[in-house]
Amino acid sequence: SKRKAPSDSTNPNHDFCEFLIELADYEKNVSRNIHKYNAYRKAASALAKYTTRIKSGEEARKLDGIGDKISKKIDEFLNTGKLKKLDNIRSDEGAVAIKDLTRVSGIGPAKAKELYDLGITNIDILVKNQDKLNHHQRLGLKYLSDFEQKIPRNEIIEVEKIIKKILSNLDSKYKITICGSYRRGKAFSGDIDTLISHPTFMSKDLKKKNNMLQVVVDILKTNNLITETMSLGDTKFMGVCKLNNISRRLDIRLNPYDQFYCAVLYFTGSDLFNKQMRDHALNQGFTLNEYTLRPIGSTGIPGEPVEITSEEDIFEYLDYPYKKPEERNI
Ligand code: DCP
Ligand code: MG
Ligand code: MN
Repeated sequence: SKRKAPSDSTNPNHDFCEFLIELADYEKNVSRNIHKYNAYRKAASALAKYTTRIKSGEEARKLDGIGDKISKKIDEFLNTGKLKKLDNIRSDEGAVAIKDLTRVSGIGPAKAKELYDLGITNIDILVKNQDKLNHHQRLGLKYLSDFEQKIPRNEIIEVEKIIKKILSNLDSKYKITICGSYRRGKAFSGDIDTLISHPTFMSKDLKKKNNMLQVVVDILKTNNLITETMSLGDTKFMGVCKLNNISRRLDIRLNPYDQFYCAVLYFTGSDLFNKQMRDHALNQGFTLNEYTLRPIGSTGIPGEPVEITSEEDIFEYLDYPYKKPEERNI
């Protein structure tokens, strides 16, 4: 989901983290500069880990991920209590509109800009112009207020039990793992990320058409857990489920049984953790994705996937100290 809780207020540098995350969101949604987005997120993550109050930009610059520009912003914030750049962003009509429109699931930065250029500057105007939206985006708008409410851990535990019960009745060999922020131990999540695999669905089957996910979605609908489909492919479902009275975003991925550990690592995240781990893999001469870990030969072409039998294996191959899911919240 889009809304990231600002850093914990018990973190002595949370105010710096908050302005860095606001700048990061601006770069992602308005400027569409993913490199600057990553740089701000990395800086916020470095400051969130730091256990004492930063007293100067110079002190901050010693941290990995904080360079000249961000250390100057920290000085400006310490000296004036604000940032000129943020004041400008907050009073820029286009930036404000795009920030509002990207609250809707399915509306990304490019779509938001397109809508803004049509004169659609906020959610209220968007409600009257739904002909400009696709199916996913209309559902995102319909359930906007529900989707902006975080999902308590207990509710995800209930949904997990229900999915496991329904699918084990269908076939005892389904393997179901709730990933995302839930697996990282968060008390609240933006959505429910469900990884499904089954021993008859292997990597060699990825090329062929299959209806396993369709069957899973149908039965979860029949049992009144899934209420809406936003999109459904052979391996990826995006939709809505409802347990009590609030509709929740549900993502399901069907990944090959023989590639379970790369899938679980990827789908557990965080996105920034994945990025750092993939960068580290490249430095070690490997390419890592949600399916495989492959060595990159002298030709630059990835070789055959290495054999992996646990998440720990992946870290070991990369000579990266193992991080439990709860330690991947960066
Ligand atoms: N993911 C990724 N890169 C992305 C999007 C997702 O690597 N651009 C991976 C890591 C995420 C996981 O997929 O942790 C699930 O994506 P979510 O968007 O559901 O993110 P989270 O579950 O981490 O957070 P939230 O509580 O907001 O859903
Ligand atoms: Mg999630
Ligand atoms: Mn998700």
